[in-house]
Amino acid sequence: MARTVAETLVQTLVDAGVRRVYGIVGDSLNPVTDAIRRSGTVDWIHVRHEEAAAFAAAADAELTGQLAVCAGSCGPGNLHLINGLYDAHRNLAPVLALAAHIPSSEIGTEYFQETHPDRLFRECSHYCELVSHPQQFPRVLQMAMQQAVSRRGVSVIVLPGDVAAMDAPAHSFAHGPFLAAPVVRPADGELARLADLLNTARTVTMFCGTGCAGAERQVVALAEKLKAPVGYSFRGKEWMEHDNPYAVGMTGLLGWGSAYEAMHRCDVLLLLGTDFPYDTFLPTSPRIVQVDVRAERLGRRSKLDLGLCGDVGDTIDALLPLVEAKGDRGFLDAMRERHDRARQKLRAYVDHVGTRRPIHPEYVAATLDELASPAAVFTVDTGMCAVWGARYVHAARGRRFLGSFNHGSMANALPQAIGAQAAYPGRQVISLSGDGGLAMLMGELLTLRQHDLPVKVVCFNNHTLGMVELEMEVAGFPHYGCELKNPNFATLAEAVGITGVRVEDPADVRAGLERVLACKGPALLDVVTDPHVLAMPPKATIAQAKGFALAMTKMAFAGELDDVTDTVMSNWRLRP
Ligand SMILES: Cc1cc2nc3c(=O)[nH]c(=O)nc-3n(C[C@H](O)[C@H](O)[C@H](O)COP(=O)(O)OP(=O)(O)OC[C@H]3O[C@@H](n4cnc5c(N)ncnc54)[C@H](O)[C@@H]3O)c2cc1C
Ligand SMILES: Cc1ncc(C[n+]2csc(CCOP(=O)(O)OP(=O)(O)O)c2C)c(N)n1
Ligand SMILES: [Mg+2]
Repeated sequence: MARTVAETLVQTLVDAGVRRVYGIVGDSLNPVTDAIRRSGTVDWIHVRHEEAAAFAAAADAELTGQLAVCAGSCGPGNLHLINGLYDAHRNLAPVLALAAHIPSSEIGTEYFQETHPDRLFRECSHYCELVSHPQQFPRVLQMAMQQAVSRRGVSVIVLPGDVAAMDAPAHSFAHGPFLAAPVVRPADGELARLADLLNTARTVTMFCGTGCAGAERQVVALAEKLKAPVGYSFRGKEWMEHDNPYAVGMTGLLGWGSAYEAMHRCDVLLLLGTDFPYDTFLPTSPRIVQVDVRAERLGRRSKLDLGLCGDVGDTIDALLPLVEAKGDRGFLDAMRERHDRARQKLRAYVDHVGTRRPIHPEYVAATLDELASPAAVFTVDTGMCAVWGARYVHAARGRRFLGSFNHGSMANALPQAIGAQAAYPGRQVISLSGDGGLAMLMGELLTLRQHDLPVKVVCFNNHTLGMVELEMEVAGFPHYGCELKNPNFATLAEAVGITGVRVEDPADVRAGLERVLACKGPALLDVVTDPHVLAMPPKATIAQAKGFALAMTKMAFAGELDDVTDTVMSNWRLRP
């Protein structure tokens, strides 16, 4: 019997290993959801906002490394996917989005719910095509899957409901996507130039991004030979922070440790698998080399003395025999000592504020770090949760960190946790949610209950859009529009059938976390935190300091900021 386009779609996805589709049903999508229902193999993960479907699919894809799928009905249904799809695309997560479309005969008539998804999603996808004839479908599907997987990012298939219900061609060749894994390294001459740069430099610092995933062994071997401190981006943290005797922390506004200094004081800076976006934190004096498997990204963040196209692991494998082992550990040891001091300061700060009321979020994050499983998946909301996650939650082998790292959207953590938990039902998944972020996609608490996803939500309830409040202070603006009049989120969680625990006293933080983490099902910890904690970068500019001073004239810190190298300046307020 002939298969419909929708049935062909679902069977091909099953053959490609897809087991979940995230979305919301509706009209034009019905042939597809019905084929999913009849497949018996694919779970339909029913979310409450399509944006969450896209975030969840992206998290699923990032964790499993496999193609993940989300879907929305025509017009507003699929339009809601867009923010999550931007996020997926920019995080290089292989996601296929099914944008169901109005009847093909109505396209272009300003029909009910008409949008043009093939135009709308172009910017947040590698491949975005309208299927206007069933004959076209199998190859469009093949191309969409292949591009999402091989170029890593989003593909969108725009599928009118009537076309989805038509018979597909009898002979088609849509097969699963090919996960090609070629060896990619620079040419011999380029490697020789790199080796020469490294061999003639007195001091080298390496800065590693998420492109180092899977190449940790090689990175450490190269650092050992070069006696090089290794800094890492937020996305690189999960791979480079643990089991790495050369680690010196992160740079950027969230930075800590001695990465900033190591990157500025070295002779040669080697950027590996990173597209770290904050160019003002990148140095200009050292010679800089970048290795990225996407050659088109070379040199777009900093000046480069050498730009090389290669996979980090393959490149280091080929480079190592050409590199002379350095004997002088002076620079490395100095940076490591500084890093250790920064780590101790973070710890001392947590101990110092651990009993203070209102509760300090750093204490919550550090306690969570202690109590969470070594294999936990943490999702961090854009906002101050990103700071607490970066600084106080340690990466350990097996732990994963997801965030809206490159797109920087709020409300990412809860839907990402949904995708993580759906992909790994037995794993501990913890969402570090801001109160603003949680409220933005709060309907997804219902998804936790509906699908019995045992996600643990830790809500940092500071009653404000805290990161923006801080931004305003730094820029010299008085706070405006940040205040949040929140409900008791624990009561709210209970009302939707989720265990809810509220903590207002620091003495209850540990027990609250323990209780929530021990829950079999979904649970939410509502921690009322201090809205006034300050998190400063490892290197504050004079302009930032001035703005800060303007907004907070009571603070007497003049003179201190020319050389701010303390990792956590949140204790300014506590200083005499
Ligand atoms: C509120 C907020 C604050 C933030 N603050 C900071 C901060 O202070 N510090 C910080 O570091 N980050 C911060 N981030 C995250 C930051 O915005 C970037 O997402 C992050 O720094 C990028 O990390 P990356 O370079 O590792 O990843 P990406 O930007 O994704 O770049 C990875 C690069 O690796 C390449 N690649 C992939 N695989 C390979 C391979 N096998 N071999 C070679 N190359 C490969 C890719 O082509 C890509 O160019 C923040 C995010 C948020 C939401
Ligand atoms: C969708 C979206 N809207 C607005 C912003 C701007 N923004 C960035 S962080 C932030 C505040 C987040 O507040 P909350 O979730 O309460 O976290 P907090 O910083 O207070 O911990 C805002 C408004 C954004 N990044 N994304
Ligand atoms: Mg907040």
